[in-house]
Amino acid sequence: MKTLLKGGTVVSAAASRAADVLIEGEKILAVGENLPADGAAVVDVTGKLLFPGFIDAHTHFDLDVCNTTTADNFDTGTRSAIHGGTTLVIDFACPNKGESLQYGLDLWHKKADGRSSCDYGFHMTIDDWNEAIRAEIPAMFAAGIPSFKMYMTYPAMMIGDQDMFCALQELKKYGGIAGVHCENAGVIDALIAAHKAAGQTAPSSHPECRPNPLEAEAVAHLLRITEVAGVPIVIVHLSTKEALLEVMRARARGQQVYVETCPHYLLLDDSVYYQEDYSAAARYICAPPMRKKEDQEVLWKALANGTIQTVSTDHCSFTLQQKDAGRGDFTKIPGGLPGVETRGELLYTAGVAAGRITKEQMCALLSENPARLYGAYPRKGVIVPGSDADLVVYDPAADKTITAGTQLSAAGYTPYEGWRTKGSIAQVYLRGTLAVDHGEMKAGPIGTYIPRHPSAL
Ligand code: DUC
Ligand code: ZN
Repeated sequence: MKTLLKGGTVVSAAASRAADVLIEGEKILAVGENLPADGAAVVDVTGKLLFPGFIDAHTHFDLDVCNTTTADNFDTGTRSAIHGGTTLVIDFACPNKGESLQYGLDLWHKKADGRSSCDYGFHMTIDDWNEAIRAEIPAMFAAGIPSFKMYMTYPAMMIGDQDMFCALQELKKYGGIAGVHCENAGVIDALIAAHKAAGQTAPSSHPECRPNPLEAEAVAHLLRITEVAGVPIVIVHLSTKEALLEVMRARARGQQVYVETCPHYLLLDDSVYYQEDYSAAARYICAPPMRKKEDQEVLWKALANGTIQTVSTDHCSFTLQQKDAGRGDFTKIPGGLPGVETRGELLYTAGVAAGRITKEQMCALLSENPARLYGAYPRKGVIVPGSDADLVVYDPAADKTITAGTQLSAAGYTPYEGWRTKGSIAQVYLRGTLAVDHGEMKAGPIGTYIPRHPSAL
């Protein structure tokens, strides 16, 4: 079975060109001008942009956290993902402290296998370090997991300097890479205690207890540890100009540092927490919190000049009923936002159409860079013969309004309700199968596990 997408513009990180794309089965067979139909079903994509399927390297589906479970599991989460043009998610397998990595991996396979509408891989969370866990590391690489996650905050998951250093040194032996959540936990706890003692329990206390310097301090701290360990590192969900400065300092010392930011840090600011209505404010609680407009501008510039390599979502959704748990105590509001469904159209609208980044940069940020960084390239992240036929057909002329009513996430709300997009996703192909057509789901849970190899960056 062959399909020929005819008349579109194929986007890659390096350049865009007018070209047809011939798909055979799950793979791209040819890319070129005026390809003959040769028995293929022809789809006219004149005027459309063809992006490699977007990769979201930061999702949390079916995660037990804050005494509850995320609203989106792999069923709704991956439907939401592919609806928004994401054909591969890399979710965080998260064993509890005391559990083995293999237990966590098996558990995440159970959550995802047979229920996913887009392809998926897993990063492995290291929240404990001992000889038994060290001995499991080779098996993780053999299982297609070359990327790991560590937390410098959250008591249930945080890991101290000594353990982090030892874990990083071990990963280095196999060419692995870790992404780290950087916030200074101790000072945040002190600020929370002070806010509570003063009776300041509303959502507006949340950003006040996690100010910019506490991200920058943790980033600087981590980057000195990785300097000594001699390892590359990923700073996940970087949100502040101060933290970015620390990254630039480390790079000037010769260190290999990769940076991810998220749409909400580019598009929303901390005024969202100061709305009087509890529910209006609580829905935006996440960590790190939204920052100031000047941080947003710095982040956008960093996307344009290559200082930041990826934009993933940290999709960690809760319903507004779940967010209600923190009435009277902002620390009980489950932290996280839905975002996997809106990332592509938002980045095109606020980035490409607004002239902040080019469509080639968008391709690098959403597809090619995460594929390279996390070892899925060239199977994913690029439209070339031999790659998986994961494609987003983007119609730059079909503006739309974002609204929860048409979304597939189980969150039941979107932080971007009523926002107008420039253009929208016309079709999404997953390994050659038409999965979404003008917002309508056309395929079932055909997503498969994608084993990955050590980073190609
Ligand atoms: N931040 C959140 O807000 N939720 C999930 C994990 C994270 O880092
Ligand atoms: Zn996260």
